[in-house]
Amino acid sequence: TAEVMSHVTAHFGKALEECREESGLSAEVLEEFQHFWREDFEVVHRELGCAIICMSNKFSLLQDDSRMHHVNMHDYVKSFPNGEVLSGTLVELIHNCEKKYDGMTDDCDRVVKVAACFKVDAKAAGIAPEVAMIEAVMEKY
Ligand code: BOM
Repeated sequence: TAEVMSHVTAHFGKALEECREESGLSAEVLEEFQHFWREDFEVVHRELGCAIICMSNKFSLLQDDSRMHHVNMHDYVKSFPNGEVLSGTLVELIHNCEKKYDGMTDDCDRVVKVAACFKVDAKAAGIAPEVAMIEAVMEKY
């Protein structure tokens, strides 16, 4: 659900500042991670892909090939309130997007495509949070 997704985004987003330098993602492109879900934010920058890889690695959510670690992602999402109602759907949506871009060899370029696909599919599935929902739970993490 969008409510659970707001918690996951609030927590995951805390890792952005630790990853800014090595990813090269400027505040002009993305100031706060929750803006990822804004209607007018375009998920297109290679540096965002690099940042998502760096952030995911802080929580062991990726395998060595920079694809999702299914078990760890399941467990991560399940760790949030009501997480078990979202974990299966989230893993399935991300994996479906990974399959579409499997041929891309540059990890940062590929992950930003996967993230853009996930944003579209999460909206369609009704699990995309409003930015205000994320801001309401930010203080918990
Ligand atoms: O193949 C690479 C897998 C990358 C998974 C991350 C894609 C989605 C990242 C953008 C949105 C994040 C919102 C919440 C955290 C989900 C883990």
